[in-house]
Amino acid sequence: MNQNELKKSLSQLDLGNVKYFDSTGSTNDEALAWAANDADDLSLVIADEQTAGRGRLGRKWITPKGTALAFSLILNPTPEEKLHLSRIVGLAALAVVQALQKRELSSQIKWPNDILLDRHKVGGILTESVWTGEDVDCVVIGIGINVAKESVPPDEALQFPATSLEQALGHSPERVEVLTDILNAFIELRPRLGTEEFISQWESQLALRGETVQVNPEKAPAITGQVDGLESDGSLRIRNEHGEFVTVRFGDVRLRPLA
Ligand code: BT5
Repeated sequence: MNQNELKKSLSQLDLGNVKYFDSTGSTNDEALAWAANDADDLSLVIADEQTAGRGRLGRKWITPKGTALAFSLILNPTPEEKLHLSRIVGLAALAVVQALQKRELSSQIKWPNDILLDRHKVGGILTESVWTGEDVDCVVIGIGINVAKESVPPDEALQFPATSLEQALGHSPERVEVLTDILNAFIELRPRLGTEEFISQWESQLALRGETVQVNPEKAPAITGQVDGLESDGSLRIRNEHGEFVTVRFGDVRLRPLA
């Protein structure tokens, strides 16, 4: 990644400090270590390659060199934002959706943290918080986006079909431009985090609405039902087989396999 272009492009934004790595294990790990040493709000870690990229629940995120976006933003939440921590993943997801919309790509958010293009995963988000007792100090928001087609892992490494911006657009966009658009959208959306309108905006981009899915909450039996919408804390609302509404705070959504 051209560091001069990166610096020039990011200087237009009101960010904290920026750390760039040609290669690192995980930008989230770098950001968590930095956050522990008092990083400024909206400081950014970005890498051209990750050798130990992480997804949720110990899963791997693959970022081959020179092909993708992998970055982590450090957020020092205001007292007001601390009331809406569970919405931050939605803030990041909406920022990605808006940056792709700018390129005429209509993406959707597969709850809780996947970005889909035409039902294929093009990006993923991993938010991690640092706490002192009951108080959150900072939130690290890790975002990975497949840009060039070479960033898409082989099928055997995937639980869900994947794609890249290059495959959707027919050409590979400049990574720095996509990054700048995502960060810009994030900064613009941030003041709306606590509003009701924010939830409806997030909900309007939800993938699989009305479709029958299986949700596997952590440490609870699977639920089968239709995706109905979002609760005000960003939980997923499902209408189960008995017509009852069930909310899921953590979990994986799977399209129910056809029998
Ligand atoms: C995610 O987890 O989708 C969150 C991914 C977050 C990655 C960013 S990159 C910057 C920052 N630093 C990190 O170390 N992480 C963050 P999850 O929903 O658990 O999905 C993980 C699953 O996605 C894996 O088990 C694979 O099946 C699949 N996967 C791995 N790499 C992929 C890729 N490049 N494209 C599409 N799917 C992928």
